[in-house]
Amino acid sequence: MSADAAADLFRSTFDARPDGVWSAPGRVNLIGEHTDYNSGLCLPIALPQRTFAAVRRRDDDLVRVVSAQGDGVVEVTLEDVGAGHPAGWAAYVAGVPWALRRAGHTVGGLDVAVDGRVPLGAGLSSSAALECAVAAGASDLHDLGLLDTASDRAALAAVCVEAENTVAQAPTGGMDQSAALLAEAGRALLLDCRDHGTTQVPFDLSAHDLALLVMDTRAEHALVDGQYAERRESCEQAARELGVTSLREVAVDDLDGQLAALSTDLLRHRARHIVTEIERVRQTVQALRHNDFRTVGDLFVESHASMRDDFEISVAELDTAVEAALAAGALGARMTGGGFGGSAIALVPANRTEAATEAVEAAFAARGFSAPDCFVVTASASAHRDR
Ligand code: GAF
Repeated sequence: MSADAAADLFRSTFDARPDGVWSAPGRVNLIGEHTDYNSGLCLPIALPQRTFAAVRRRDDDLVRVVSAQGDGVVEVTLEDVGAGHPAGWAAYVAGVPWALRRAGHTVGGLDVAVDGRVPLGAGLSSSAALECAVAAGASDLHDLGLLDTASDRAALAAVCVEAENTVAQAPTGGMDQSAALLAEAGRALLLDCRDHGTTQVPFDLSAHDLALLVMDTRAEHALVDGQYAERRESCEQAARELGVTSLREVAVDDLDGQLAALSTDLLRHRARHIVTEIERVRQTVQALRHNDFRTVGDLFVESHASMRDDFEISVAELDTAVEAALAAGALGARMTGGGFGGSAIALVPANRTEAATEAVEAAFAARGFSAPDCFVVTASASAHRDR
């Protein structure tokens, strides 16, 4: 068990026992991609795969971190944490106490040993899982109470977003941290990123003889390489040109007529993805409430086409995974997360998961891609203390 591995790593590195071990999950987003920073809607679930952080409170301002997946100990004092520092994965740890202080909380340093079991670079939010596991530990050890209620957890998610945007310098939108801190087992989390409202939507596919298959393409994705930021800037420019505060304000009726006011075709495509995707989230939630999984599958397919053709964030590996899963009997499939690599998901009859996996593997082999990693997931629990 990874809580043990994190605690063992802590003892062997720092020659002491941790005060406790906390964990937070990765996520897949069912639908609603790149909508979070457009004040839109999205619908993630928490994954069974988690990141574990063994943590000890310090009374000075030092942060020391070691990871089973990293290379040696990184040390930094909170005074030295800031934009781009420390670099690399340690930013997602040291950024958390730094951002807690910026939000007005009294926190000191931490010793942290991490065992991350959310696949890295797979678009499954290993970074948010790391931030939120550390944040859960910092909140408990400094008596902040930020795991107590949903609104406390939302405030803690905002702290983690600040750490990611400023210290790690990834201009992400907040869905992943909300999923890690607010999602519930057996439910999908409907996030309204305009008023920060959350609704738990029942999501138990096994009761309907269905399964959710994650297809990690192993085409590595990154949120700090400029493409994500470029999409975000295009959306902000489109909103400015339309005279609205965000693309959430654009109605889906007569969309092409409204988008004619934009200065370029590129902006029209980007904005069309966002406005139609927000509408697809609404329709998916309705369909889930009626156990209408055929419609959910159709919406997945439409969403993927929109990301491939309008938002242009898919890659050949993601398209291949989606097409192979559909040909093998999936009700629907789509890429999930930021794009440019990472993972796709497929809604599959429970007795077809092996056939779908084999079909995806065969399609990848035929195209000369590295072997994908396919696995079934269920909606799991948010961040908590393990011991
Ligand atoms: C990444 C980001 F971190 C999220 O904020 C979100 O924008 C997502 O890409 C796309 O929906 O996971």
